[in-house]
Amino acid sequence: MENEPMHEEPHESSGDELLLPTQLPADHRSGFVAVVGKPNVGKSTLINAYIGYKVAIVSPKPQTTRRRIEGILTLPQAQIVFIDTPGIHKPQHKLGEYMLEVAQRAVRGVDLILWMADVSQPPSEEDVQIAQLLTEKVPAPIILALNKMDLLPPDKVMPHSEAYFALLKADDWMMVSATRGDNRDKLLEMVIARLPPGPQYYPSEQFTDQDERTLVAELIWEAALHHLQKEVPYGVAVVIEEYSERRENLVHIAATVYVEKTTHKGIVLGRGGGMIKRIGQAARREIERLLGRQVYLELWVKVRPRWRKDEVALRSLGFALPEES
Ligand SMILES: Nc1nc2c(ncn2[C@@H]2O[C@H](COP(=O)(O)OP(=O)(O)OP(=O)(O)O)[C@@H](O)[C@H]2O)c(=O)[nH]1
Ligand SMILES: [Mg+2]
Repeated sequence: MENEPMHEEPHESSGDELLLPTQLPADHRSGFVAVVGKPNVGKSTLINAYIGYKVAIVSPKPQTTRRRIEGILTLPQAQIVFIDTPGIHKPQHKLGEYMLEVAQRAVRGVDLILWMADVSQPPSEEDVQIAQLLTEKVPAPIILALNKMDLLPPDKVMPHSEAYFALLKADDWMMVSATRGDNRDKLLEMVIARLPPGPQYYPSEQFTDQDERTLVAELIWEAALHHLQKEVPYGVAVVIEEYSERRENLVHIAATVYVEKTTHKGIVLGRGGGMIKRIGQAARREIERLLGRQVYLELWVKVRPRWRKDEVALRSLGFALPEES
């Protein structure tokens, strides 16, 4: 998707065409940067902060990102394609296996890995396993981003950071706060310095590889994640059924919200339809911000038993891995 219909200009850019190599500065750099780490450490938050738009949804709950998402940052001297990935965790079902595979594939064939950890906490077993995966499987340079430094008590700075350093020999590291902004620019400079000289891979105006429908489905899933408790939101999948501009400035969107159980359908609908209404209102506000147009949003709730455990259902709900070339 391109950033033309959005409200704010995130960064200066020079047009919607790919710039020819002769139009780029001689020292132009570019590359793909996989952002990996355990769930909830702030990967999507950091990427959104760099891009200036919500390319990936964010929530206080773990396992928010379920797909591979590219966030493209075009600067005069560099184009950085950040690959957001699902948090690496022990899969409980086929959806989890899909998410793990997405993350594992993302670290192959990229120019740089940004391994993100939550420095306000000591490393957990998941961090140990991720460090192992990165050590064994990744030829690309690795930058360790120790995020959430705003939550780090002063007496834990040394013990926590040293515990992360002991897990893996990173090429560079930076302590950062994705939300508050501390060291975000320094980390970005560090990333650019590690990228090879190269051309633009995407037109300057493009800020993600996601199309509008996918972004809209994600925003509905985000609203569901915010409003529903415990395991209920994790059984939610959103499919856009209709997407049409009925009148000038009004987009009509109809979506199905799939759940795994009849009891969950009741919860998602809520008393007198109150819950689905709240989810719809929250999602609509975000979608209108994204599209810069008025939106009429229609949500339907349907049960699709055990879809997270069913390969065929996963594919039909958009969780399909492309064939590896
Ligand atoms: N205090 C603080 N909170 C942060 C920071 N970065 C992210 N968060 C919060 O951490 C939570 C998780 O952020 P996400 O960006 O969704 O994390 P993620 O790593 O993409 O998570 P998954 O997609 O589940 O793997 C959200 O509530 C963010 O607001 C930070 O630097 N400081
Ligand atoms: Mg995420």
